[in-house]
Amino acid sequence: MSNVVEINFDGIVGPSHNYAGLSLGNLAATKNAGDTSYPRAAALQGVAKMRHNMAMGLAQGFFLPLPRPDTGWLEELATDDTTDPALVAGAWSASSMWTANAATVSPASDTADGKCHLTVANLVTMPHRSHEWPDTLRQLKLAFADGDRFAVHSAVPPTFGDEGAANHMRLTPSHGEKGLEVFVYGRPGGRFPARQHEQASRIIARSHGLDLEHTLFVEQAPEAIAAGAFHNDVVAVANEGVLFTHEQAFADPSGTYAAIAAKCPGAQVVEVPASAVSLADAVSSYLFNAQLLTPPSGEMTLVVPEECRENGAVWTWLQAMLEGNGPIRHVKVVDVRQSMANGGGPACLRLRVVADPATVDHRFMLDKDKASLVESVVSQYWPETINTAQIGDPALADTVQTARGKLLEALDLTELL
Ligand code: SUG
Repeated sequence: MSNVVEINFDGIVGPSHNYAGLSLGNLAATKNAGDTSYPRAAALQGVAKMRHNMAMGLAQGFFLPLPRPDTGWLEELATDDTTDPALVAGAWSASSMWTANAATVSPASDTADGKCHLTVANLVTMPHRSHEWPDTLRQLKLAFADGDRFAVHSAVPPTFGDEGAANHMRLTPSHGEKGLEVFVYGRPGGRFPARQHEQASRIIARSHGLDLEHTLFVEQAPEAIAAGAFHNDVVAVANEGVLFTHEQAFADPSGTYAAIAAKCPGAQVVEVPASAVSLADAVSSYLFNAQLLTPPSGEMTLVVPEECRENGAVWTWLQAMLEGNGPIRHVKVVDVRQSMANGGGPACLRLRVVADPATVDHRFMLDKDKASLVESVVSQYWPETINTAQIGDPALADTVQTARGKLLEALDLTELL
């Protein structure tokens, strides 16, 4: 019997996790540039979050860190002693941990051929992320190899920037039913780069065989991007019949809500007004970069980072929300501080795939025992700290490569070596 559910695939934080300050427009990453990172703690925080969500009865998968440093990319760039250190750091980035940027996913119930479609994101706007996709694609092709159920697409042409599910939302009465897919794009010309190109979203919608009656293309508010919402998932998140959004997320909020109401009757919008939580507070706390989840109990739960509890305006608003009789019934807090310091919250760390877990390569699915295995490899092999002056060091490169190799061996995924 088919058991179609939402599976969250979290990126295991790679052993080269560092703070090189590579992402213009990502305020946390820029602010923490040059700080010492804690890759071991970062990866353990990520596994703890996965355990937390599994304990709610939810299906959990994972993706592996990509090979770093990416020596092939450095060769392509003809690097030598004169090379900008930011490019070298780009080859070391552990940014694939943010799997919301791995791909855009359209569940089988939304597509013309009845398969779940995934398009790997080209991530071309940021050089350090632009070389993720070929290795991510290899992983997607392995995890979703069942061609009767999944169609895995290569990246859209690089002239159109695509950042994957971070700019894509889905509204539906329940995960397995046909949904309204909402693509959110930015317009260039503002203070910071607009990473998601409208045409990239439209290409994906066409190649996934989406029904245009059940698809929306929405412009992100330029002021949100200027305030540090480099992806839409920094200011909005959807789950089943609920859109949880900041008042200033979209260029035309009321038009967007009306279009959603017309195309997905019954959908509820939980809008947080700027008077209660400013864009600046939303961006620094990552209130909307929460995981909005439906556990088996059916009580919708918002999984927020610790930083939300530390922000008075945000925490006050959340308490008031819980006291009201809204659709979001619980708020849970997780510690993903190492990822947060690079601008990646709970929602950045996961890619949602609606499918029967039995149809996914079981090696990418997590249970408690496998979580313990990952924790033991991380504890033994992940560097405890990295400071940015160490980036490029051959001994550290060796440590990072060995650590990843040990994880792949432990998980029986050495074909990704
Ligand atoms: O692309 N940070 C990532 C954070 C991605 C968050 N993802 C979502 N919002 N879905 C980014 O900006 C930091 C890189 C550095 O400076 O080392 C970085 O890439």
